[in-house]
Amino acid sequence: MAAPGENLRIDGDRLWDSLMEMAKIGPGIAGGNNRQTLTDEDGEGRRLFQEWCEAAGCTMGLDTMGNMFARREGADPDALPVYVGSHLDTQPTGGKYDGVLGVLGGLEVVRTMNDLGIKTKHPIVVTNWTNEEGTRFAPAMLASGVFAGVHEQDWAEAREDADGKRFGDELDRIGWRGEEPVGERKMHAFFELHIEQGPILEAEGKDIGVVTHGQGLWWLQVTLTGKDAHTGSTPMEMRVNAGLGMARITEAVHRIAMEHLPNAVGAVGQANVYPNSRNVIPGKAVFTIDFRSPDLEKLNSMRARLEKEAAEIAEDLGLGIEIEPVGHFDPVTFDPGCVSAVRDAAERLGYSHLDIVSGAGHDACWINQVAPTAMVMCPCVDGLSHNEAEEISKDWATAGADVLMHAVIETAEI
Ligand code: HGY
Ligand code: MN
Ligand code: MN
Ligand code: MN
Repeated sequence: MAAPGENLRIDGDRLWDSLMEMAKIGPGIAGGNNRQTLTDEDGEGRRLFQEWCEAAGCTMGLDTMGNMFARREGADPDALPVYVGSHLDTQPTGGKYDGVLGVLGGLEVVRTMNDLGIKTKHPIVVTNWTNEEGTRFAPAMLASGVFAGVHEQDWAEAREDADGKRFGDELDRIGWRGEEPVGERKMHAFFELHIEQGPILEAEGKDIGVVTHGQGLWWLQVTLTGKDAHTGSTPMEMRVNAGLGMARITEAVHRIAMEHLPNAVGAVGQANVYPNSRNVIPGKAVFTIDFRSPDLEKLNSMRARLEKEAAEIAEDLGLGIEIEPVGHFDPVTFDPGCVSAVRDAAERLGYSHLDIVSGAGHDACWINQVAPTAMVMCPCVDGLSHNEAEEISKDWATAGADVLMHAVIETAEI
């Protein structure tokens, strides 16, 4: 199959304008975005994406988890489509590019093929996966997980946010539940363009990350039960302090990850003490541990070590303890054929590139279980993400979308 010519390039200005336009929806308080899944802002972002896709001649499909599929016809309507895409939902203090670059980069590929009258054999489908972030409804990559058959839909729809609202009810409330059953679509391949969210590509001066693998992950929700009491009049030896237990376990998470280096990370990102009053010893603490490693043995060793130490800490402080796994996936190896298409595209286009392991989780990690899948990464400034100061350059976005387009066209065949 002839590869596309290296002069075939996307329109970087148009992509950048679309990114900035989408960023106006659900603005954060410091220049980033707060467009959390299934909020009104998410609904607005979906509407804008659908409008743009229909203006580009695509027909929009929607499944019962709210996953969006904008289809551009191919020369062979029966050929399995090549899918591209990512997610439009953001962290509460998210950036303008995490996820969004992959969705709008996919749309830019369609727009460019329209401009140049390119017709691929396989249809192309641009996707927006619901609730990739997992910040409002745990776990992350929830709807792509249901699509890949990893999660039961009933379980996913029953997930609740901090206010006790159910995923399924919120999906209905914003009016983005489709008719199409989840997971029946078959894919020829799936490509996801995403910012690196780490410092490697920028530090190495590389334009493109050729993602060969993805880290595995454990999310463990810990509930400690102690006893509310007066912070002034309760003698130290009588205290059953859940907040103290949380602090010691949080330190243990960090220490255990450090002891598993290289290629291991661990932190507590979400933490709540109750009743959270200045002069009450916390009788309850609920927090989530995030362990990751590309090495399955290390990943499981960190979990086992932590569960042992946490039990000892709880016993020492007289606390009740419950540890519930709320998210997990094994390390991912992406499809070598699709990875080569990404690497060859970067080479052909004259972009510097580096094979890289994804530190973050992505919808591609689940779709990789049901279709040949690979990712294209671009650098981000100071490797910063999940922070409103997340930043990329137009050149980086353009290079990433150029490579995405070439990998897609080569796979979808002209
Ligand atoms: O947690 C992750 O890695 C992704 O950003 N949801
Ligand atoms: Mn993301
Ligand atoms: Mn993210
Ligand atoms: Mn083919």
